[in-house]
Amino acid sequence: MSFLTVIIFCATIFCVQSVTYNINSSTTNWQTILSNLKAGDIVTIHHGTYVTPGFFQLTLNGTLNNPIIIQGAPNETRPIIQGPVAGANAQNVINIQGSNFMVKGIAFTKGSRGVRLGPAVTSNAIFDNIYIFNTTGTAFSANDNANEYANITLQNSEITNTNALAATTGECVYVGCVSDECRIRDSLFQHNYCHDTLGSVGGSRAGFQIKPGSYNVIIRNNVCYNVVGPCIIVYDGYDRGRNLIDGNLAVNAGTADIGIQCTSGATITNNIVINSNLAGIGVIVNSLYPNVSYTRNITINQNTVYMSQADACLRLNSVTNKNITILNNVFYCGNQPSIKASNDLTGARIYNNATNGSISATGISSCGTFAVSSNAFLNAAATNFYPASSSLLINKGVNLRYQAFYDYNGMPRSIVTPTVGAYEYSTTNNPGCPVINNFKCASSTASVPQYPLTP
Ligand SMILES: *[C@@H]1O[C@H](CO)[C@@H](O)[C@H](O)[C@H]1NC(C)=O
Ligand SMILES: *[C@@H]1O[C@H](CO)[C@@H](O)[C@H](O)[C@H]1NC(C)=O
Ligand SMILES: *[C@@H]1O[C@H](CO)[C@@H](O)[C@H](O)[C@H]1NC(C)=O
Ligand SMILES: *[C@@H]1O[C@H](CO)[C@@H](O)[C@H](O)[C@H]1NC(C)=O
Ligand SMILES: *[C@@H]1O[C@H](CO)[C@@H](O)[C@H](O)[C@H]1NC(C)=O
Ligand SMILES: *[C@@H]1O[C@H](CO)[C@@H](O)[C@H](O)[C@H]1NC(C)=O
Ligand SMILES: *[C@@H]1O[C@H](CO)[C@@H](O)[C@H](O)[C@H]1NC(C)=O
Ligand SMILES: *[C@@H]1O[C@H](CO)[C@@H](O)[C@H](O)[C@H]1NC(C)=O
Ligand SMILES: *[C@@H]1O[C@H](CO)[C@@H](O)[C@H](O)[C@H]1NC(C)=O
Ligand SMILES: CC(=O)N[C@H]1CO[C@H](CO)[C@@H](O)[C@@H]1O
Repeated sequence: MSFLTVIIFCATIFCVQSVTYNINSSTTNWQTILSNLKAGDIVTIHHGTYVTPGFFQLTLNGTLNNPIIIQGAPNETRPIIQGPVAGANAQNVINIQGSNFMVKGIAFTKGSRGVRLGPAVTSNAIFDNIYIFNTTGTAFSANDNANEYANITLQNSEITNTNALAATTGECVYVGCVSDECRIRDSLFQHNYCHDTLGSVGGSRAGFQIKPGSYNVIIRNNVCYNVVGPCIIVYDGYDRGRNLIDGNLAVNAGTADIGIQCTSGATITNNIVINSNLAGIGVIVNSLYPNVSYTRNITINQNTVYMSQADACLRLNSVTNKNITILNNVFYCGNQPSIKASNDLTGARIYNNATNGSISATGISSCGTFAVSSNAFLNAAATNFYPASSSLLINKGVNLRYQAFYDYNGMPRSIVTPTVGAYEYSTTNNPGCPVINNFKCASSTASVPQYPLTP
């Protein structure tokens, strides 16, 4: 080993001085501690309420091998970081920028936005088990112009009442910018619970909003309940890589909008969407990449959509068969159309979809759909959409190359004849998580499917 190598080895391994800090409610300099963290530092914040003076910017410069960790004390109620005031002129509770850090087990409240990533570009960050409540605006955002946010994870986190103090768009999550002016990529939003944001007005008022040009973003195993706008909305991925929407549950979301909405570059699998106001799932021409200006690269496979208040289970606007596949879904809409399309669908790949309700679209081949009654489900009235033992859904799917290999519960699917809808039939009763208004599988710590997904 050369002398130079030894020095570099020392520099990378031994010369990082990690410090462990404990913050409690009598720690007066807690903001100074948080503002001066170095790579490898770990801060434990004990239960209590920590009020900021207003503007509070953190820069966390961790390294891949020595991330910075800020965590609530294990086994204590989460500490609360609170903006001093609320309402229209409040500051965000906290702005965080940097890379290679983790924020875990902390609550944020009041202020304007909850957590804003920025204003500088931010990457390799994990937010785990956080709780953002009673803010004046969007709970979690990453939308400063010209930034490309990469490798951001938000998981096991609860967000609620994002317009407690003034009527705002109040998204649970808003990442990326309009017209690709900033974007997020290679990121993960999983097992979060976004609920009761009914005060949202203006904008899209969404649960999880991933703006145009963002790509390789996975949004999985989240639950939305009582959200005005779409539970999940993605726009055009600019053909950089698809965004994946898998295994989510949307109940009463949007109460005035679509349940899950995309424009281009999206794979939508294994989701359950109940009682949206407009379409359960919608492909809507919205913010297309100007150079191509058409909708493309969408797969909608193995979803269960149950009822729409005012439109259809599946709404296709200006879909003209640019690599669009729709198969193995249940579109159960009763008195509303199961499928409604503004364009003729001749040539689009539409197979094996179970429908209840009229079809308001032309060009779907006769083998594209088959009708089912409510007895296809174990107990639709009790929101149990697992297939009944005699269900017409069982073994009625097809395996194309966009096969989802697992179901809503993470159970393996038949490769040859999967069950149509979000659940694969394997036993007489649902072996997985019921549909409830809570985190998927009932708690932030419940284990949920973690399988790899292919776009
Ligand atoms: C709170 O932290 C301070 C240091 O900031 C320490 O001196 C004190 O003992 C701690 N109190 C408790 C109850 O842990
Ligand atoms: C973080 O890194 C940036 C860029 O190197 C530097 O300007 C800033 O002072 C650093 N901040 C902290 C708190 O380490
Ligand atoms: C937290 O509680 C769990 C279960 O009671 C226990 O196993 C664990 O050791 C506790 N952790 C700490 C840091 O006290
Ligand atoms: C993404 O970020 C996490 C957490 O900081 C890190 O462990 C992981 O190595 C990063 N991945 C890449 C590809 O940089
Ligand atoms: C949050 O807001 C709700 C509704 O406005 C209110 O009932 C609740 O008490 C608030 N919680 C806290 C801790 O302020
Ligand atoms: C997209 O269109 C703009 C303006 O017409 C052009 O400058 C740019 O090179 C185009 N990008 C690609 C990838 O074709
Ligand atoms: C998207 O579709 C276009 C043609 O419709 C194709 O050229 C392109 O490769 C596709 N991209 C992805 C990521 O599938
Ligand atoms: C269609 O999309 C799939 C999946 O992204 C991709 O592999 C394929 O190249 C696309 N085909 C066309 C014709 O665009
Ligand atoms: C839709 O389901 C209802 C309730 O089970 C049933 O009465 C009706 O016949 C079904 N409609 C179609 C077109 O299958
Ligand atoms: C091409 C195709 O997918 N055909 C299937 C459509 O759905 C019916 C009912 O499940 C099947 O019998 C067809 O094989």
